[in-house]
Amino acid sequence: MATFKPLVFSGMQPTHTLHIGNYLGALTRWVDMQKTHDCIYCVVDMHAITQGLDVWGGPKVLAKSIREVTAAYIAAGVDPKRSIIFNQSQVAEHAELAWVFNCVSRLGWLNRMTQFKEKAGKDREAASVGLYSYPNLMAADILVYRATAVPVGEDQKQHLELTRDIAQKFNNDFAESIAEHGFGDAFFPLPDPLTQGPAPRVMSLRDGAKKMSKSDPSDLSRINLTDDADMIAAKIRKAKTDPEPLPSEAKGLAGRPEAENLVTIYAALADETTEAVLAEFGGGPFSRFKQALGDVAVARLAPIAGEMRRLLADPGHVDAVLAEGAARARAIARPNMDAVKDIVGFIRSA
Ligand code: AQP
Repeated sequence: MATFKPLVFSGMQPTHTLHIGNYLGALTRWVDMQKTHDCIYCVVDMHAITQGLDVWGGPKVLAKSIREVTAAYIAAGVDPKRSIIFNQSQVAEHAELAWVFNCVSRLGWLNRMTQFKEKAGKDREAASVGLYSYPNLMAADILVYRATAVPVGEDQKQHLELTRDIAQKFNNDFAESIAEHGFGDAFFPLPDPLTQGPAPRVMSLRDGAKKMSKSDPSDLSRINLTDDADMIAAKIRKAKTDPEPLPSEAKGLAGRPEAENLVTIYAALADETTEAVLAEFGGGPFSRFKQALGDVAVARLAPIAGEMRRLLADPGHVDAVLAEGAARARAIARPNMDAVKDIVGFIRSA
C-alpha cells in the first residue's frame, strides 16, 4: 500500500467578503490545523469566475476580493511563514491537472452535484462550463499537492467525495504506469474531508433553510468579517426568528431552524456548548439573547476586521505574501504534475 505524507489543503473563493459561515465552518479549523500539520491555504480565484460577472464583480472587484480574502486568512490566524498562502491562478499546475481530470471524471458524476444545480438555478443552459466542471478543478487543487486532508464546511462534502472518486479512478486507470514509474499501487491519496468545525453549516440570517452565502443578494443574510459593531448588532436584531421564547434544552430547537442557527452561532463564537447557551438564555426573550449574541460576535470579529484593515492598507505586502506562497506551492505542484505527465504518457522536456 502506498503511504502519503500528511498534508492539509483547503481554499475559499474570493467572491466578495468572507462571512461567519466561512469563518466558523472552515477558517477556525484551518488555524488549529497549523499546529499539527503542514498546510496549504489557497484563495481560489479561478473558481470565483465560474459564475456571472454580477456574482464576482468584475476585474477590479476580483483583485480587491483576492487581497481581502488573503487578509482575512492572516487576520484570523493563518501564519504565512508556517503555512503556504497563495492565489490559485498563480500556480498553473492547478489548471493543467484539471484538464487531465476532465478526462478522468464522468459526466454522470458531475450531473449529481447539488451545488451546480443550486448555483445554475433554473436556466442550466446558460451556466458556464466552468461552473459545471468546478468539482474537477477542485479535485486538481487538492491532488496536485497529493494532500491527504481537507478542512471544509458541510456543503463541500459532496465535492470531496467526487475528489476521492477521481483519485481512485486515476489510480485504477493508470495502475500499471503508476507502478512502472515507481509510485507503487497509488499515485494519489484519497483525501479525507474534515467537516467537524465549530459550526459546519451556518444558515442565512433571513432564511433558516438556506446556507449563509457570500453571493446571497441580501447583505442582511450574513455577518461579514469586515462588518463593524453597529452593522453586526443591526443584522442580528433583524435576523429572522419565531414568536416562541428560546427553549431550555437542545431538543426544543427541533423544527425551529432560525433559532437553532442563532444558538449554534453563539455557541461557536463563545466556545460553549448548545446546552450551556440554552441554560443561560432558555425561557427568555429573543431580544436579550440577540443583544448578547451581538456582543459576542463583536468581541470575536472586531479584532479580525481591525487586523484586515491594517493589512489591506499595504496591498504590496499582501501581494508579496501571495507571490512567496505561490513559489512555495509551485515547488510542490510541479514535480507532482511532471509525474502525472509521465504516468499518462505525455512527452515532456527534462
Ligand atoms: N454557511 C456556511 N457554513 C459553514 N461553512 C461554510 N462554508 C461556506 N459557507 C458556509 C465553507 O467555507 C469555505 C469556503 O467556501 P467557498 O468560498 O469555497 O464557497 P462556498 O462554499 O460556495 O461559500 P459561499 O459563501 O456560499 O460562497 P459563494 O456564495 O461565493 O458560493 C468552504 O470550506 C465551505 O464549506
